[in-house]
Amino acid sequence: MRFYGLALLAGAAVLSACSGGSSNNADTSNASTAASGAATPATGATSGATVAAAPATGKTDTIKMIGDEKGYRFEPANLTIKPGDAVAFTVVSGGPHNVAFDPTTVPADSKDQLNANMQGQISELSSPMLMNAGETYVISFGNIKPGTYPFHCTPHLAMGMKGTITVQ
Ligand SMILES: [Cu+2]
Repeated sequence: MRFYGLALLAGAAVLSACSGGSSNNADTSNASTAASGAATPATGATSGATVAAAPATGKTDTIKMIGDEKGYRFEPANLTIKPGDAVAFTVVSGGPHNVAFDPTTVPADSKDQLNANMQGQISELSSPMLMNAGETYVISFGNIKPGTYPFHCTPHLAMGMKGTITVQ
């Protein structure tokens, strides 16, 4: 018992010595080294997150959001557009609806841009809820690369409310 007690005391003495001024400086430089190391991948993520919204330069197509006795759906569910076009999602009935792209299926090279082009998101690549008939949410496909962009309505995904935008 006595031996362990002495060992603890010795340990405490070493600890208090370590918390002296010079080792504090060492800790600080270590911490800043670690922080700058961590900042390297974060910089990449930040540059992606700071992509500026690209306004539409082409035409605007409309996709209706409908919920009625025939079910929940987008009309048209499949739409082909050109880069720079915009798509206006308009509630006709059966809201709330929204427009959400699955981050895992959106072409990786356009994900950051699509995120930037979606205003007021509730989460990554998800539009806010549109509650009432006539409400419209416009997504610019400015600077979006050709590819296939599947989307769905979060509240009605289980009821098959989904579609695909193809950028030519
Ligand atoms: Cu819906």
